[in-house]
Amino acid sequence: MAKKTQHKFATKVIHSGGHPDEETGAIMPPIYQTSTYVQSSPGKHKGYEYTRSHNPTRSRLEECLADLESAKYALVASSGLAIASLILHAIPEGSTILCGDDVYGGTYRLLTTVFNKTHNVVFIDTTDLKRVEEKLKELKPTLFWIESPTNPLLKITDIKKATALAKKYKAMSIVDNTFMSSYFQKPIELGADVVFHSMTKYLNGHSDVVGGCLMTNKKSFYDKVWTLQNSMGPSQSPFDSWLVLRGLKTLAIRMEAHQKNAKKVAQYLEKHPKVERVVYPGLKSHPQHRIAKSQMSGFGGMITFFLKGDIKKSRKFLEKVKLFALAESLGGVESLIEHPAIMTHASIPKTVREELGIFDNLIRLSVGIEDCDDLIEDLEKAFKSI
Ligand code: P1T
Repeated sequence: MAKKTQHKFATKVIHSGGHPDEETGAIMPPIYQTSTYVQSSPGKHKGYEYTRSHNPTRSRLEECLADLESAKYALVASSGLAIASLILHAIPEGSTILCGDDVYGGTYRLLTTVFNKTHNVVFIDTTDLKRVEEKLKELKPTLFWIESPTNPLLKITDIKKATALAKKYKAMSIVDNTFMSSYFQKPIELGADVVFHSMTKYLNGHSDVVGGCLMTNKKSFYDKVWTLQNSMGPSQSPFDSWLVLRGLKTLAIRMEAHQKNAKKVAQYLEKHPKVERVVYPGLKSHPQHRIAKSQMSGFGGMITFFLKGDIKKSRKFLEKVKLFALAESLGGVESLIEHPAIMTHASIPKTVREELGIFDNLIRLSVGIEDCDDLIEDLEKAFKSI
């Protein structure tokens, strides 16, 4: 069980899970780059037997992550989808999973090509709470999976109300908090049973690690996923855990900088004659702006916009930006741009994508922390070329 501290967030990211190395006084945690640990007698050890099961560097990261979301337990794995798989393996076969309809393409693929063989998977617009209640009542799902804001449409679900409904109908609620990071949104405090992150994104923040984590107060669930991790083996390497611990230290200031730039870019795009529509939770025009304001302490660095034009224009625009790198992923210090229909959400069938509103003129930005004038100039040059 991780130690909960009373510190403020910016202190927690730097100090939680951190204490000077007992042997040397080193202020930074050592990277315990070891696969195994010496025992004094069979079964007599210092709490560590084998790195797939436990590793001191990973333990420190887990302690810090738990504290960030006021949770007792955290588990780290080798990717966001590895954590998602452990969660899905932890619920009984034959269970129903009620899942948000606009989720990361990889989560959709995991649910529709792997876990659909053992579970009944139903997608729903989780922003529509009336419909959510109807489905919870009708299907009695074991798991209610919410992504908020969603990837890539940035739809916002009222987490307090949605998780209260899940509780009423005895479903375990899980919130994918990747887009906001623990800095801007704390789903456990809003009522979620489990929080899930792709650490590849904001938590690490430097586009040099793939990783995932979950946080929860439910000991029995944590024990189950830990046992699965130990049995199935998707543990994160000590070095990657160390990199995330290092990246986390600047999470608070990075998120503020992402948000500051994203707000300016969203306002610029909203006025642009070549843009059809901009989606950013911080804009008054966002359909759930009021909910975003009430449950998030900021609006993050992700923007989705629809270009006026077709796939050819989108392609040209994406080829012309220079500072925004055309790449999948998000949440790093550098700005990224991508085309969900061709890239991150290609595994969702076109008809489903278009029903959701993921059209060929939809472009997603992960606004980095560079000088914002340079970012806007880069976009302006690309607009001029189309
Ligand atoms: O890539 P991985 O660390 O396995 O995490 C998967 C994942 C889970 N949840 C959300 C909301 C995500 O955005 C992701 C990964 N997303 C991308 C790679 C992307 O470009 O959208």
